[in-house]
Amino acid sequence: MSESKRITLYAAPESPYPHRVRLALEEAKANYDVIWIDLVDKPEWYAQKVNTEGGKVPYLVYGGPKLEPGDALSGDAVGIPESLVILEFIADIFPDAHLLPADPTLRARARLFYSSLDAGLSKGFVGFLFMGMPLKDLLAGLDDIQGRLPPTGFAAGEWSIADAAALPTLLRLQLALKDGIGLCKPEDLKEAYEVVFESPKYARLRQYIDDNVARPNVARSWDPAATKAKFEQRIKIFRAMDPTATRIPAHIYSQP
Ligand SMILES: N[C@@H](CCC(=O)N[C@@H](CS)C(=O)NCC(=O)O)C(=O)O
Repeated sequence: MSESKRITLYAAPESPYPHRVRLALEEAKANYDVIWIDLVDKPEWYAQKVNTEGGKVPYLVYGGPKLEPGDALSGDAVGIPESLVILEFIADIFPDAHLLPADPTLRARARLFYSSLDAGLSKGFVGFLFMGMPLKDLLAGLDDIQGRLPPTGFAAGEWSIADAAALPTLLRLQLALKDGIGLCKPEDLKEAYEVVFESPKYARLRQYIDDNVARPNVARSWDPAATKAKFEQRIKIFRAMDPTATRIPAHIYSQP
């Protein structure tokens, strides 16, 4: 690999966005440090000293000395927010890892694939599980992804950052539906599981998930137990406010 500067990633296990970045870093066999941010009780120093552009995870710091929780970035470090921007950055600094296809048309296909994810799949995922949105909205996001996949293999042929962008939400969806985690009604979760993970309609999508899961970068970056614990912790907080709530109150979280 061609990169030698220090890489520090600020992440939270439950969030699909830093998971995207870890998949790419693991694929590139990068050396990197992770600083975990508790999003349920976010430390003040994070938005004040580190990601001053909104305080979200992921945030990737490139260069500078080793960081500890609470440290401010040094002047020679560069901080980068936004998971899709970070994925492109990682593809740029690790050219030998081939995180984007060499062929320009396949690169375009990879970029088209991941540029539609946040408005479709990500919105449908949060919306259905936590915001009272109907199953059809989630399925529309899944239809879009499945429709963009080639008959076999990954989004742009060989594995690429397009797959890093899609997989984390798909894994969290599988976990949540299988284990009945969400603010929506249990029967809705069960119906969604049957449609997405048992019906023939989504066989290609499931094969795509399985093909990804078989790769070492997933085993090294995916922590379902920690994700489940964090999802449950949040649901407990919302249920304490309103035991019958089937969505996060709009004054706490409203989707853009
Ligand atoms: N568009 C951003 C989304 C990142 C994002 O929404 N992160 C959430 C976790 S899923 C977060 O950090 N929320 C904490 C907060 O807003 O305080 C990306 O792709 O990186």
